Amino acid sequence: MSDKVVAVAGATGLVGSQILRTLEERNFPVKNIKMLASERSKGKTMTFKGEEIPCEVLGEDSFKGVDIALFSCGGGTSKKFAPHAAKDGCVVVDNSSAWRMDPKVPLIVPEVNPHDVEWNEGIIANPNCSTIQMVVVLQPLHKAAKVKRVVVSTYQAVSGAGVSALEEMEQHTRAMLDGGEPVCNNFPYPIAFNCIPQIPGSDAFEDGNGYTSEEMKMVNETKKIMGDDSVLVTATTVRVPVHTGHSESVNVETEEKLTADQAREILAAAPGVIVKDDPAKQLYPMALDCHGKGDTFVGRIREDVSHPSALDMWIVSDNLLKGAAYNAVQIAELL
Ligand code: L14
Repeated sequence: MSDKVVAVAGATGLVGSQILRTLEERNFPVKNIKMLASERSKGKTMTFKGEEIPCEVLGEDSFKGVDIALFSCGGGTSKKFAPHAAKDGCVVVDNSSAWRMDPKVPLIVPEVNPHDVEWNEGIIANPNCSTIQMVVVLQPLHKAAKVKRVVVSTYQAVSGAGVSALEEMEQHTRAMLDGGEPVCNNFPYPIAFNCIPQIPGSDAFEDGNGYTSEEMKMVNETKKIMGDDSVLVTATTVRVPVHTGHSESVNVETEEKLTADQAREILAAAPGVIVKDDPAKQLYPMALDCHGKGDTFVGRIREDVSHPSALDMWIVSDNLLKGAAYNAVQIAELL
């Protein structure tokens, strides 16, 4: 692979900075890197391999001569600028939800559907964080025993909502310990010492069917990534006062029965998956342990006592890495 001219759009954000770290750690063949950000970040610099690089303001002409652009700058910005980048011959890997369900745009998790990179027309979508870590585990089970239906509840970390949400969790925590007033901007209710069954904020219930948009992303994106509309998903997505690392309780019904041992064996051999499952030793994955790791961790694997061919499990991954930056860099590697 020859060295690439890379642009990171949204370089100063939480995911943007993780993209830079991941490109460094995985030694991505970078010839030259451009830091693109909004007007607000003008004058800021970002470090790449020890070099201070000034941010440029993202514009229609930012992508001339760029081979690969990693976007993490929100759906609106992506809708506006990704087509300009594609027109200039650049391939965009986009983290927002703007393009994911567009039939002309591949939606990729490299462990599941790397081949879909071939039909890209200049824009590739990075799936939703909660969906990515779930399908990495579902796909090998689907191959072995055909997944019919999935019931998932998520326990999602605050860092998914960005820096200001993390600051808000800190303010709420201090206020509630010290007898002050939690001030809600990112969240409809205090997030400290609480669980909020709504992700994201004010536009969560936009579909009008009682599901949040995050839940419908899990329903729809799973089918597209796995390339199988017969995989049925229902989801409840919950924000919990965790800094980083999404956890998921997942019930998987399969056409053929899998024992817990068979599932552990299949998942131990699956790419990107680490089985951490020894109840006798109180070993199971947790958000705190997955921090900074690109893999998806699975444990608490057991046969559902209420069903003849279903499994329960607990899936955890770093939402900023496999859920965002790491998956995006893996897609760039496929290119
Ligand atoms: O679909 O935790 O990429 O607020 C990323 C942020 C989903 C919600 C996406 C969060 C969003 C997520």
